[in-house]
Amino acid sequence: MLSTTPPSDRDEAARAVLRRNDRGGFTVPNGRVYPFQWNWDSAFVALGFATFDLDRAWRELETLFEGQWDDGMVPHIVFRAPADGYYPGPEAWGIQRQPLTSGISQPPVAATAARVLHGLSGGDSSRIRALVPKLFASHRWWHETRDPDGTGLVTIVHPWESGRDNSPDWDEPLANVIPQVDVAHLRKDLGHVDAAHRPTHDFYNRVMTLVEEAKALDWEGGAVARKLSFRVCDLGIQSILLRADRDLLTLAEELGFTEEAGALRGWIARGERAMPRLKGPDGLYRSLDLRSGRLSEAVTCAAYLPLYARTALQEDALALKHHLEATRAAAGFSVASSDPRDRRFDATRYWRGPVWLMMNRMIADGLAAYGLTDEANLLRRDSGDLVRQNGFWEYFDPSDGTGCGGPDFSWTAAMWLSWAGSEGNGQALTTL
Ligand code: 9WN
Repeated sequence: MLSTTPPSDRDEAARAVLRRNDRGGFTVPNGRVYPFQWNWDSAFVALGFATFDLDRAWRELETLFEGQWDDGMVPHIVFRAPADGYYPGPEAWGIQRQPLTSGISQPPVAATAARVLHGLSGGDSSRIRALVPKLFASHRWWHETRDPDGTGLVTIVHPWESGRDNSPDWDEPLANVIPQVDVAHLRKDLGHVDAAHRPTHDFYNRVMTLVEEAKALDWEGGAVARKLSFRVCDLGIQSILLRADRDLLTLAEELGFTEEAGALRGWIARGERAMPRLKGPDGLYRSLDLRSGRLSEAVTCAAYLPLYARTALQEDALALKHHLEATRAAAGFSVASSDPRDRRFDATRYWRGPVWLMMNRMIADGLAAYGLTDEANLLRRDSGDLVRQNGFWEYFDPSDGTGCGGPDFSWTAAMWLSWAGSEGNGQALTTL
């Protein structure tokens, strides 16, 4: 049933979620479930703040980059202040630097968000100028440290790097990780969230084994990229990176970062040339297990992201339009994070079925860029309806829209403010 909250109150409620989750310059995704700063969450959150407090939006990106490592990596978590209630906390990663961080990264949305903020900043380019070298260092880390043989396909070494943590895309590659630890008793997520919405103990044992492997290599970037027993080209990161490369290139050209612009052009060309390796026999894109050389069997929500990257062909867009129609007919709300007709689909379990609003926004951006405006509008409407009917949940059951995971979630509120909820605030990511 549609809730009766008037639209302006809902905008105010979304701003209140961001303010409540603001810990002073950085935002936690949700105070109870995730009490630290997360990488791609902050990029999306910056877009939400930008609708009412541009200075605070810049701050979100700046504090994220305070966690950047010397080799350019931007960690997936910055443990800015001690907090209980989350596992694995700083001690589990064993990394000695300040601020404390995790040892892996996450989808590089930051340059795209920075470009949006810059577009809203009038003539003042001081903050973007300070950020461009840091963004560039993080892109270089992906293209060099995480593509040591220069193949054009970047490597993730941990499912959490994808941000789509327990996607069916990782089932096969994770099956080759032999669990060496048993961390079930350390988990804290199950104290906050229904166990049916979260990954299994077996998943946690495997992914924490990967953390132990990296610790044994002293977190040395080159060794981690070559030696961990999970090495996958995630279609999501590959696409989000190529898109962010283009946004960073536009910024570099405008601001006179000539050398950086040259390197970005080279990485983009190399990445584009490699994209066909990710295409399955049915014409849909997938992630690639770099150890076995096998494409994922699953077609997940990442399949649409080559549109967002602008690397897809027009024929790919048509195939994705048909795929969207078929999955929507099976699921209700779009975009389900994995295909509802697939045996691995699970409507409420995290990345194995539920709808996520920030994925919808990137997918809608891509659909619109390929002329699929009806489909793009449909995703915006579905996203808006999910919030209108249920609130700012972390993710939603695609069959009936029930909110799952944590409530009052920062990136859902941010996507409402900047895209799904208000025509007026809509920041066109489609600026390419
Ligand atoms: C691990 C914070 C993060 C998101 C991820 C989402 C979830 C963490 C977890 O929460 O992952 O990084 O403990 O489950 O999958 O995309 O960034 O919102």
